[in-house]
Amino acid sequence: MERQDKMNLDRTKLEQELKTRWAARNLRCYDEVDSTNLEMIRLAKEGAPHGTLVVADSQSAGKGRLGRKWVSPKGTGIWMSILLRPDIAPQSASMLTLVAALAVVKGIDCETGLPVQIKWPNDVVLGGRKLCGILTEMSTEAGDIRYVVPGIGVNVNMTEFPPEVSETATSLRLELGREIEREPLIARVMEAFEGYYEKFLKTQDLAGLTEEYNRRSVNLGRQVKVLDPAGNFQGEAMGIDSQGSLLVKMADGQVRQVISGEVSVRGVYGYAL
Ligand code: BT5
Repeated sequence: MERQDKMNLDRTKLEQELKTRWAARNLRCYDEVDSTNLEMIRLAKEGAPHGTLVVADSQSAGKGRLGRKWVSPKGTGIWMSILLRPDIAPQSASMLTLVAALAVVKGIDCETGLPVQIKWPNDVVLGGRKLCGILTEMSTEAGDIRYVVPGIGVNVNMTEFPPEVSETATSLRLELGREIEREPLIARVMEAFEGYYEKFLKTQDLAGLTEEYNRRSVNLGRQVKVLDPAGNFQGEAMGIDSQGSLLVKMADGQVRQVISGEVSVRGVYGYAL
């Protein structure tokens, strides 16, 4: 019984931890949903306000990008989605994935001190393994954003993974050797998100965040292979620009701008690096 209590997210504790002004102030906690992104999209259509947070203890149909699956076992991870209603151009919305990645890294750093890093554009990694993934979905109407939903999945307390991800995934518990409370971590990520989001809104790009993002990037200064439908290429990652594109320097010195969503980046050495 005690074990069961521990596994359920404690809503009251989360509310006590949260020091945000608007992020997660409208909070929805669930035992299980299909996907927190899907649930948030349903709520968004019913008029849920900017800053609403959906958190679930488990997801029966957790989603990755491009129809991929996100492994979301019960009680061991943070599966959450935040609702944003920014007054920005739709083409700027993909940058919010990078804003969310930065918030996850800061939150984990605050709570654990682990040297987690960002693998451009949407993964948070540690020791070459994936600790967190982010899926941002958007709806527009007549050229305006109706809502943007960044969904964040963080592996917190799992001690094992199903075979399909066991070679590439890790959790905070596996890295630290102890359990981590999810509620304070969610609160730290939301606090960081609120600050970074407001910075983002000022310029409607990542100008105020590139330096920090690049400092936290696992790719910076490393050889990456860009899997581009128009032809793969390889080069040195120079960091992101203010639009969130990854700048890759080719052997001939030419710098190519890699736009997220169109390509996939692989480390030349190992999965994440
Ligand atoms: C992502 O996609 O990394 C985005 C994942 C977003 C998950 C969150 S959870 C809350 C919210 N609700 C949702 O339904 N989704 C969001 P992608 O870059 O396509 O990576 C997916 C790949 O990561 C899979 O194909 C697996 O190889 C791997 N993977 C799946 N589950 C994993 C896990 N728990 N930990 C690490 N890797 C995983």
